[in-house]
Amino acid sequence: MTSSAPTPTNPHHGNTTLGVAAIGYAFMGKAHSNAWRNVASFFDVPAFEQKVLVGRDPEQVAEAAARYGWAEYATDWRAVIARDDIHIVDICAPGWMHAEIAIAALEAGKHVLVEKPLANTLAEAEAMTEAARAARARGIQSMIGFNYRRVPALALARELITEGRLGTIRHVRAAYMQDWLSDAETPMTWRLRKETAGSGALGDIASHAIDQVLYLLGDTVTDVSGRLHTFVTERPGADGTEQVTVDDAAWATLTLASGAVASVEVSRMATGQKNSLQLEIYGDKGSLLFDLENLNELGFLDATLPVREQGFRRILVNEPEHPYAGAWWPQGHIIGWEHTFTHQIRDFLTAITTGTAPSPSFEEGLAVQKVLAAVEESANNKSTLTVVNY
Ligand code: SOE
Repeated sequence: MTSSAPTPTNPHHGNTTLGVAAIGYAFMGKAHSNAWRNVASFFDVPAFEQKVLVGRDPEQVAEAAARYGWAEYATDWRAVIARDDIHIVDICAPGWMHAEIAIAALEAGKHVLVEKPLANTLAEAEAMTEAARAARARGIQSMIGFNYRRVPALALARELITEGRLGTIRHVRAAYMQDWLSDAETPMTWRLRKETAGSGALGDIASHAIDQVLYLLGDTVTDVSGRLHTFVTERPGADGTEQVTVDDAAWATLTLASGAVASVEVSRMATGQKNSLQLEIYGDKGSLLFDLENLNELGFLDATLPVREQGFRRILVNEPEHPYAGAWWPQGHIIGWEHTFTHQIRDFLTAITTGTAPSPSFEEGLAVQKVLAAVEESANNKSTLTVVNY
């Protein structure tokens, strides 16, 4: 597909149509492909082309490429990264592949978007951040895919907090609850092996919750107390019973530099909860409530009003003046989970065109990774506090 968007003035690429390669065609590859396919229909973005989709299985990647609008498919990511007609590499492969591909792509002069979490280990995340810094000095951009920053209601929450509408924030509750592992007979996947996933619910969904705490408050973490638990330690594998080597659920209390305290609780065994990222932010002038399962809504309590007029009110975050919303449908015609990926691609392309460093950067991904590592350290040592060294 070639987008019909206006030709960009691109400091790095002039009038070149940006060639895009995506690596991975499973769940995240599908979500990103959908965003690449739609973004130019709704937002003004530079001209780009969905050139090539990369995956390991030739038949499956060929089918996915045709279905998701990619001009070609390939099985060798190294050969794709070496191509002159590829300017952007979108990494949707599992975490254990992130560091090698991202560093190679950045060194080859490609702009890189990588799915969360940044990597499976702190050492890999640090190496990636170093490569991103060096590439940025050459005008090469990089971004991590914390897509929930692009939920209009959460972007609005950030605006309200930045404007001081909540006053001094005292505490935050962040919970991310899913139940796709509730059934003890659910078979093994790469997400349940430490060597491929790095961690369980911790890296997969606490990464989102922690990123939201840091993003919404514009804060940093100073210390962490954590706990991890695996409820089902063995599951059916292809060759018999296999050991689960990651956590099913994680808990953490974070102290923030501002003095605020955040509790983070995540589980993939919260029976009945499908994909519920819940955020509660309490300040001395107001409070906010959000649940991803109702992502077009933000609850806001303005504590500066007379007490008899207070109470949480529901803002339907779907007006043209709300972040991202004006590009979609007339007011009240709500959007969904997949739109957050479209917003992400739009922001990434805009950053490339304008030559501005996109956010969340690899540095921001590394900050989350440090907190994840501290939760793990605290849980393993059964220590009450692990200091995060920013
Ligand atoms: C699986 O738990 C998962 O798909 C995460 O990997 C995503 O990042 C999250 O958006 C939804 O849940």
